[in-house]
Amino acid sequence: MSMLKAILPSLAFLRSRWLGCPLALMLTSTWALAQDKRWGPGEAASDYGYRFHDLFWLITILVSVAFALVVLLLAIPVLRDRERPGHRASFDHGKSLHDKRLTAVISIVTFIILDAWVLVIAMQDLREAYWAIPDAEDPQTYRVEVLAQQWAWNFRAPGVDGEFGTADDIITINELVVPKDRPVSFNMTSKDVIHALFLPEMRMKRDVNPGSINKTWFRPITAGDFTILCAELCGFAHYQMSGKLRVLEQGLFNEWEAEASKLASTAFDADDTEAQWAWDWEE
Ligand SMILES: [Cu+2]
Repeated sequence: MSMLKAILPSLAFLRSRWLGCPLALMLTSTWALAQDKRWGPGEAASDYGYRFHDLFWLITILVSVAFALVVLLLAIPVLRDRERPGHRASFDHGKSLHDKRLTAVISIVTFIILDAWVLVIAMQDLREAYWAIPDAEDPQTYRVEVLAQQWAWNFRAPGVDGEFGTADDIITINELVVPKDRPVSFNMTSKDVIHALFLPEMRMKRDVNPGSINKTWFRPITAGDFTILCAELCGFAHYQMSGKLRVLEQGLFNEWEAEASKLASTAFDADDTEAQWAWDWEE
């Protein structure tokens, strides 16, 4: 009770506009977010997307709990030991052996709970999903070569003949069409600076570097239109490097692929050397 009596008068600062303004801002933005149902990163559309979701919320919860604890542990001594009528401020510098031991124990426990726990799960996700690039020999694997440039995405699919660098290669700019439920594997490089292919709904993001071929993959489990973005600030018109990812059911996809491949063969121009940028697939 006496503790509460000591703390209550100091809560008068809640009426201050320095606290009222940010508090009001926080409440209105929370309300606005709730209206739009924009809690967290939204539904994942790839089969490994749930891993990102789980880790995101685990980290958010762990960090929120840690934040609340730290604020509480700071607030208690600040309010309890402060200078006030009839009470002198009391403090120490935390130099005793007991204080040092306590600090060490808290640090180690924090490291184990927060960092090590998250690291173990993250490494497992990388091994089992993000680095488990599907076998290109498997006919189920849909391969795409990506050539990034300031400021557009060039995509190349092998077409119905399954070979890169032939007349029926399907070349698209800022739009990529892929089949649902099949692994989509990427070989990516850049013409100029570092870009990063980012498919937010698929929880896929990978740097695209000039001079090397970077590999990544995902498996879409939802048909529909999704976002393509560049996640690496790559110059003046970086914001324009966006596009559309279309995921089609297998039947629709086959029709689209046959049509696009036929169109590509018709439009193929052997003299247009700019357009001949295919390379041999790298495993
Ligand atoms: Cu870019």
